[in-house]
Amino acid sequence: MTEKYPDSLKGSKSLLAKYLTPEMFEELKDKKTSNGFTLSDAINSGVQNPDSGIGVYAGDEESYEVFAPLFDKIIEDYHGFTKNDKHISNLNPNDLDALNPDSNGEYILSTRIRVGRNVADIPLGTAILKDQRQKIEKDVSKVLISFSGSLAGKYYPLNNMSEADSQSLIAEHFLFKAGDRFLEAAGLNKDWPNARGIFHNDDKTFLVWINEEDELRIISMQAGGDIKEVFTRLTTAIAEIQKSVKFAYDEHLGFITSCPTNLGTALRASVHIKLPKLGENMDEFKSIADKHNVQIRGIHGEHSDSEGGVYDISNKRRLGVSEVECVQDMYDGVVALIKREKELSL
Ligand code: ADP
Ligand code: DAR
Repeated sequence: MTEKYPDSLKGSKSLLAKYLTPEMFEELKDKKTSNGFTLSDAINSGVQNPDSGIGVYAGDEESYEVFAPLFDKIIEDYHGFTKNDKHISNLNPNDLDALNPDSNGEYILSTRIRVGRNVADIPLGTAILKDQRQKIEKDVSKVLISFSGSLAGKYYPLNNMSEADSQSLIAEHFLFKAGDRFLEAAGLNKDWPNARGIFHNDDKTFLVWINEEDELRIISMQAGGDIKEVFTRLTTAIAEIQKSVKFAYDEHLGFITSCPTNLGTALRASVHIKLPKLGENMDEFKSIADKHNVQIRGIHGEHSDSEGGVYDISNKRRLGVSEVECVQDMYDGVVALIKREKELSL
């Protein structure tokens, strides 16, 4: 248990440092959830990594209540979402207005849409016990390998995966990297790689990560820019899994995740897109991105760089908007970025 206010926060620009005042620290430092998750556990990632953007993780659904003075401020700052707001969910692809914005394939290399999910009534990855994590792997992989048709596929435990196969799947953007220092300090890499793995269908267009940052990451992805087809496959897969797995959900916070940035829809819709001209005009690039609530990232996951003028463009909003609105945000941002890229190329 951390007895005194962490010195490392004094120089940090994280939301944790912004909102955890010494007074709030005194108020919360002796509190813990019924799973024994403490304030020290929740803030360790941001304390060990002062360069965090957020710096805090929940250990269970209860954390969002027990440490509400801190989480509520961070959630309001990041999502613009207050205690009185209610999350709305809409997973109906018919409500998405997204004709392929790049049917000639000049710009969009690939599209990926993922949601995070955690199993109801047990701790999140940050506080889960080894046997609970193993039960998730056993139960969820059993559901997935029972699928037929276009969702049919195989489960590959990381335990039995060769380093070469693991690196190849990571290089092809199908598999998660071993947890970074932020996840490490949050306790999300405990017992790694035990009970971690990846399911994918035969075409590698439907994938499920088990026990990475969230207990499930349900992913639909394919080459090109048919965003609506990717979303339709994702919603079909979520509905199938939900028939057998109860997800942690709260009417205020939506789908419960370990990182507060993923609450709500827990959805990130992204394209890998060639925008070399905008890449030479980053101020304009960022201005268009901000206007459309999209974020610019590198192509090998969080904290990575763009390569060869290819960028990962994805929705920024996840809570207080529906899944359809998240994907619409990304789509509308991509349309605007392609329009500007074409103008700069004349
Ligand atoms: P998440 O949103 O699940 O946190 P990351 O951004 O960490 O995903 O990326 C995980 C992997 O998915 C990385 O290898 C990344 O390159 C890949 N990825 C993300 N978006 C796309 C995309 N649109 N096309 C292909 N691969 C993608
Ligand atoms: N790196 C951590 C997490 C930020 C959000 N990304 C997640 N959850 N993968 C930070 O606090 O910056």
